[in-house]
Amino acid sequence: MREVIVISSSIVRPENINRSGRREKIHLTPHDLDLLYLYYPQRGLLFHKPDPENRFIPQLMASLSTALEIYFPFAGRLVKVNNQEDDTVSFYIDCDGSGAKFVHAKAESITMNDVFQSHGSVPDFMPQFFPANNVQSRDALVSEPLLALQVTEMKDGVFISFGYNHMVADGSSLWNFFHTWSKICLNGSDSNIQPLVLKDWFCEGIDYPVHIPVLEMETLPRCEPSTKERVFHFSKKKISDLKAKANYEIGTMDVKISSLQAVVAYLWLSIIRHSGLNRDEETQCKVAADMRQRLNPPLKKECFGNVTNLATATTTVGELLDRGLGKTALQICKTVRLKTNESYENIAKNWVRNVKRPKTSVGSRLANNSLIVASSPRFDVYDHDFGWGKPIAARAGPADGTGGMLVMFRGVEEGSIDVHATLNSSLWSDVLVNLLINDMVGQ
Ligand SMILES: *C1O[C@H](CO)[C@@H](O)[C@H](O)[C@H]1NC(C)=O
Ligand SMILES: *[C@@H]1O[C@H](CO)[C@@H](O)[C@H](O)[C@H]1NC(C)=O
Ligand SMILES: *[C@@H]1O[C@H](CO)[C@@H](O)[C@H](O)[C@H]1NC(C)=O
Ligand SMILES: *[C@@H]1O[C@H](CO)[C@@H](O)[C@H](O)[C@H]1NC(C)=O
Ligand SMILES: *[C@@H]1O[C@H](CO)[C@@H](O)[C@H](O)[C@H]1NC(C)=O
Ligand SMILES: *[C@@H]1O[C@H](CO)[C@@H](O)[C@H](O)[C@H]1NC(C)=O
Repeated sequence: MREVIVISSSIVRPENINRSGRREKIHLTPHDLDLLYLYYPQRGLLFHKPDPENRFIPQLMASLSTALEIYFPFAGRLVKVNNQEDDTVSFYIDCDGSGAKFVHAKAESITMNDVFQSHGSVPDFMPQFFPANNVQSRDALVSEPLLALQVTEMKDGVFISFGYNHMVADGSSLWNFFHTWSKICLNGSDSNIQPLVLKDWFCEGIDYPVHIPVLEMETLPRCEPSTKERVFHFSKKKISDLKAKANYEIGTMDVKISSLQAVVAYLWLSIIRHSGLNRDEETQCKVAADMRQRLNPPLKKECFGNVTNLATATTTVGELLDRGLGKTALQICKTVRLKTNESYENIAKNWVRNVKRPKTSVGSRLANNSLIVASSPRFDVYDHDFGWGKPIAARAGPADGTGGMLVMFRGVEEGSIDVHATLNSSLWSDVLVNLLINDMVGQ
């Protein structure tokens, strides 16, 4: 029996709640408020197991407490304010040091090998390795902390995972936090750790807190999408072939297709080609773009917050298939380039001017036909060492509410990429999976 048993679930608070000089309230931007219905992104890393003498659970908890002192917004709570005077609501994060959830679980019969199934299949027990399944941003108003972590002891390995509220931070900030946590665990709290850089970005002309009409906030039903997952490995060679092909196809242009754009274009095309969708249906590919360096003036790279924006490429199935790899990659490239200071500002201003119910496309036809590309091979997920070595694999938790979710991880071998793909039944087909597997073999 491949069982995962929860040994304990507790709240870890920041070591020293010293709020002087800190912002107690972080008002949410219109961009953040769009995420009320988003599920907590979940990621995890697989490590070898430390020595049995190594009392690593208490160490992980103690260092987490120190890390939360630095990354104090993760230890806060999401708060809703009822503005009776105009019948609206507002949201902010109260940095009150309430703490993050820490789950310790054991799966003594599960080995690291069980995680690596043939052809990138994802084993059934995997969701139990994650701490925040089926949790949406809005749940933080009721019961959920903004950050949940889980350490699962396996027979020969340890899986360390997290789920977080996307309203408070993005992948870039989360991995910075994770890096800090592992450094403190490895080397103590004086290991040259920088204080948090908070984003001091706001749009001129927007008054905080943003008032949202109560009527628009009515609760939406939750659907339980049925999804299937696979992890596809792209070798450095395969990636450079795709990139060369895409660049060759577009000819001499003033832009160059990147490796990531070539891989995303290849997957979008392959998935839609085998989806059986009609040529006149619309499909979208939404790529998470880090806005920090795109804003003007740019924000610091390590600036904390949710500063990613989705760049959305829209086309019809027929057009996509006729265009092929190069032009598809070019469309993605151009869409990402359109994410500028100006577009960011406009989205925020329009949002405030015309507040509507926070977006949710769950269950819509277009969502069924569309892909979201999350995370990035830029994140150095393998550069984490809690004191017993670096991870050997990265995985995403169960994704919900989308037609297709592609979580992009750096692969273990330099220059390679692992794509954790979760596809709804509308996009999944065995033909597609066999094609991708065959395409990956012998690269
Ligand atoms: C936060 O992340 C989500 C998902 O990537 C994105 O849709 C949203 O616009 C982001 N927020 C900001 C402030 O950019
Ligand atoms: C809190 O921070 C202030 C200023 O940084 C410092 O003077 C004070 O000693 C700190 N208090 C505690 C309990 O650490
Ligand atoms: C570890 O901590 C020591 C001091 O305790 C410091 O000199 C060293 O630079 C730290 N190493 C890292 C990798 O942070
Ligand atoms: C970028 O957007 C910010 C926020 O609205 C604005 O204050 C700033 O002037 C913009 N920068 C430029 C160069 O237009
Ligand atoms: C995914 O699939 C389920 C069931 O097959 C369906 O109810 C749902 O609307 C689909 N789409 C999305 C975007 O979740
Ligand atoms: C989305 O796809 C699922 C599974 O193929 C299907 O059951 C559902 O009706 C679709 N939803 C819409 C709105 O087309």
